[in-house]
Amino acid sequence: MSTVLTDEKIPNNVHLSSDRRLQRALEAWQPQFLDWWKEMGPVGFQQKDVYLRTAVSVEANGWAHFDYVKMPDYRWGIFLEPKQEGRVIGFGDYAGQPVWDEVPGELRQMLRRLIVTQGDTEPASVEQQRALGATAPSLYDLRNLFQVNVEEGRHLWAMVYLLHTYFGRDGREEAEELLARRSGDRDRPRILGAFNEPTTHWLSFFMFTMFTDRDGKYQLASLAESGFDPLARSCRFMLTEEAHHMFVGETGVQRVIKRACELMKSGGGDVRAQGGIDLPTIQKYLNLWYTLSLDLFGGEISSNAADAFASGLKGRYKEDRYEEHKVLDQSYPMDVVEGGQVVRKSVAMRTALNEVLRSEYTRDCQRGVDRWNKTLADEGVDFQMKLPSSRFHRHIGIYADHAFTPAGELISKDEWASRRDEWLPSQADEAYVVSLMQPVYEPGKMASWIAPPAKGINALPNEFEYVRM
Ligand code: BYC
Ligand code: FE
Ligand code: FE
Repeated sequence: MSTVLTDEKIPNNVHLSSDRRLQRALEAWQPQFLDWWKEMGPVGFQQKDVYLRTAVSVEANGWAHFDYVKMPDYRWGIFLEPKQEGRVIGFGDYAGQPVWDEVPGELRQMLRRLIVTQGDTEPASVEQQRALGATAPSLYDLRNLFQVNVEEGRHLWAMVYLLHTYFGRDGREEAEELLARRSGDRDRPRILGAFNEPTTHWLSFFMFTMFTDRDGKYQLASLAESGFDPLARSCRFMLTEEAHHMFVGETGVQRVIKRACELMKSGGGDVRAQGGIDLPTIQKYLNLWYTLSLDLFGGEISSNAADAFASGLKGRYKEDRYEEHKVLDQSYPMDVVEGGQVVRKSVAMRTALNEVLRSEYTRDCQRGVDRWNKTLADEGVDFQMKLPSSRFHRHIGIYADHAFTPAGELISKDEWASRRDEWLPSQADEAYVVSLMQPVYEPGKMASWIAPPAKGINALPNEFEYVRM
């Protein structure tokens, strides 16, 4: 195992050339991937030079190499974190046993399902974002969009490598399916809910990278604990790229908030009249994307989650922090709906692990929202952004069949229907935000509804030509 990428058709640090069958299989998939990228990847800009970060090794200083690249020439490849000798399974029924380098037969189906579900989200997000280049608020943002897109493409490669290497013919078929499903398609949609929602404008893009990519962080972190070592090592490297995606989201929303504050203090204070996005509208998009992302953690009470943990395939977030790794006798307090009321019940901890992860995620989201609120306070504006209750606007799990306010109170479905537009973007809000989306392609210039970034990429100035037009 080397940390340096070999300069082959498919860059990799897994000695791909030593396994001719695998190499041939992946080299057969590669043109299909490129066809998919051309058909479903970013619309336009494919022949433009984009200032991108490319991994050239998995060492700390090697995965952040910056240069101009045309997107179809991006070096998508296979990078696993180096193997740790002597690593043992960290949790579940097999805790303490050596990790697996091959798929245990009895776990094959569950493992394949986890890898396929993870892999499916990556091209889905590229599809959702494919039209955004036409309305980029600046070249800086345009470049960030494409950086996220090419890396999500690479995350697909990471899962396809596992499918091809460890799952034989089924794996190759699944890898083809990953290129055949389409976000939002009625007949062959992507697997998970949020990945079929349209990302029609940049406010949704920033909310998506803030909240939905953050689900990615938590799911990848729990798969990084996996007893199936190749999965753990793939996910560890993917996590290094994820931080930038969430940075794009958090700072993107922060800049929209900052701009709204500036406009509130000028020209009579009407943000919309001055071409900005007002704070209540930003809050509605927060409510939407945060709750769509909560659904991605699965049901609150889940035997699938219990099985994945028991079998050592999917751990908790940073399993090391826990003292006890079997979790057999513990329980978890859960608010469930019974007889028209919310009541607290105790459920077996292993079945509550989706909820445990979701709670960690919520705390992480809250830290980001706190930073937005710091911006609001610094601007002297009396408004606070707020995460809605995890019961609000849910489509998966124990709250899905009930209606709740953002504060978490159970209400009738009629009341929900009549008040929905107070809490989530209305058609008019959506039309308004879409109407603002006019491209700005002049270096250093920003659209009316967003403040400039605090600093450029790779210590370059905002005026840098991040995409050569
Ligand atoms: N939509 O036991 P349950 C990322 C299904 S994001 C539709 O409650 P379980 C990225 C479920 O499949 C990270 N269906 O939950 C971000 C099951 O169906 P079947 C992606 C859903 O099984 C931005 C049934 O409901 N990675 O990387 O524990 C850009 C009962 O399920 C949904 C992963 O998700 C939903 N939201 O599933 C780019 C990691 N939720 O089998 C990339 C891999 C549940 O009864 N996946 N269902 O037909 C998993 O670990 C798990 O599959 C889940 C939870 C986290 C999704
Ligand atoms: Fe990803
Ligand atoms: Fe991501």
